[in-house]
Amino acid sequence: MDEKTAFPGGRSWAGVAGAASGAVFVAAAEITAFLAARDASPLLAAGSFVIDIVPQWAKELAIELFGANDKLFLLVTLGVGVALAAVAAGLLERRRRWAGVAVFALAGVAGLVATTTRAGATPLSALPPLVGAIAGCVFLRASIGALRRWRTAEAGGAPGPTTDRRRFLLLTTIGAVTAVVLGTGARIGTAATSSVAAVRKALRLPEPLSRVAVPAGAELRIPGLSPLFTPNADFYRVDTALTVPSIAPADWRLTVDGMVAKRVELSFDELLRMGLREYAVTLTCVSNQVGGNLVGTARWLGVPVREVLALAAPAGGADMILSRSIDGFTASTPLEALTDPGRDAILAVAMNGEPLPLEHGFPVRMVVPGLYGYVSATKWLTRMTVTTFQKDQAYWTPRGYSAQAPIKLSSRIDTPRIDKEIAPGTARIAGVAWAQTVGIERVEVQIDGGPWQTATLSAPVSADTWVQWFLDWNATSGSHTLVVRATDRHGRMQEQERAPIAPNGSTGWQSTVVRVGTAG
Ligand SMILES: Nc1nc2c(c(=O)[nH]1)N[C@H]1C(S)=C(S)[C@@H](COP(=O)(O)O)O[C@H]1N2
Ligand SMILES: [Mo]
Repeated sequence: MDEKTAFPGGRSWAGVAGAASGAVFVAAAEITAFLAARDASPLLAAGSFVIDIVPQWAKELAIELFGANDKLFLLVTLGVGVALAAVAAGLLERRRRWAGVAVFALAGVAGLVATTTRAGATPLSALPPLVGAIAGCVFLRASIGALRRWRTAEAGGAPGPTTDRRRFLLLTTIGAVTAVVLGTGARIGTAATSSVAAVRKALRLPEPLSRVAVPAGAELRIPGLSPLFTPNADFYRVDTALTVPSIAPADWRLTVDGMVAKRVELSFDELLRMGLREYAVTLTCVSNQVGGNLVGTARWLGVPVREVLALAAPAGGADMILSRSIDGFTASTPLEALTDPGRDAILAVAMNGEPLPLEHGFPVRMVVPGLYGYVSATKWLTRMTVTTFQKDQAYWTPRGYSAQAPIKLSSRIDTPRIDKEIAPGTARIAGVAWAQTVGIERVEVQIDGGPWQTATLSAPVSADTWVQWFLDWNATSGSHTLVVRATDRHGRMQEQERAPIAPNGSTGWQSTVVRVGTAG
């Protein structure tokens, strides 16, 4: 029988052999990544690649449909795609030698492009896709070869269950099981032993030069009200990173370059030696809808950005800092917001008394009061380039968001909640309000279209920190509409007109409905 043409029967088995070979491909890549290049899993790199190239509407659709599981959805889709391609490779290889191998070789090249073009890639990043593709191809040739011998022998009238049949089944089963077990082990190993987690745990930061002073009455302690400082575990997370970048402090370098008199490179220790101070700052995401929870407050420990910039001496004419993350994300921040001695823009290393959690930018991120996160709060920071808005654009600018974006003052009702009926009688309406860099002057609540009533505010920690507020109300049975609005210390009232989050942040007064039950 001609080796180049299909052999009789065994089509489904060829698909199975293809799937097993695909598993061997992926597992070999994962094991190599675990041993040699932890950041170069071809599948994850391909996922990150997809995140960067899909259009904005597709991203929004994915977030709309899958919420926080959008990245899981992407990974599952990729996994299904890989499995289908592997089955197809098996079928092709059955029909024609090398045809399936060619599919795997192509997948290898795609993986190579994905791992080696990631920011932070090293020459070793090429290894996982290469080793994976070679292992996958070898296994595919072997298993389809075994299948060919079995089917050919059977078609030739060989008696009974042949050794060829047993060989094929054994090879495919052992290959698939080994791949799944070792591949999963390697992936879990890479994720869990990412030694940076251990380094972070052991990290001791020097005593800060100053700490946040929390005045009496800053924390209202009302059930259902957001705490003054958001615990790290509850702090919202927004970024484009499919896997959390891991940078050991010992490997971290910050480069300050561009329009500077002197290019500066800082190590983590050098940064710490500049002296840490603590600041209470409320971070807000441009994607926060009116009443939404993409906002949180933490005590951040860091070094003023202006002190770091001063080392490099920015040139006249520069008006922007393009900050860059290890994963390629960039933010455009007005230079003036970072050099203004009245604004506490910092390179932060700690959050609420512990080193930055990995997902919040370990080891160093930017925190700039008054600017939305996407134009200021770069996590896993590695570079600050002094430049101009004319010359450079940040990640979100060509994706439909403004190059500059101050946080819009806003207020939120935390309790009562729309989905929880309350008992009639005295009820406490409470929430938070923020106007970073200015501070909140007044919060007012309107009940069922009645007069605006002034709420009681917590003692502010600083102008950069949200305040808590509350209003007592005699709740009667039935349904009631509550509306909240805030005014800042410049006398500006929160915008009533609704605006969507794009291009530079939502506006509008939050309105919510409360159901009050009947007495008894
Ligand atoms: N490297 C990196 N930094 C980033 C982002 C990102 O996608 N990548 N997103 C920004 C956005 S949009 C926001 S709102 C804040 C959120 O910070 P958090 O996840 O610590 O709350 O991080 C900013 N820093
Ligand atoms: Mo954001």
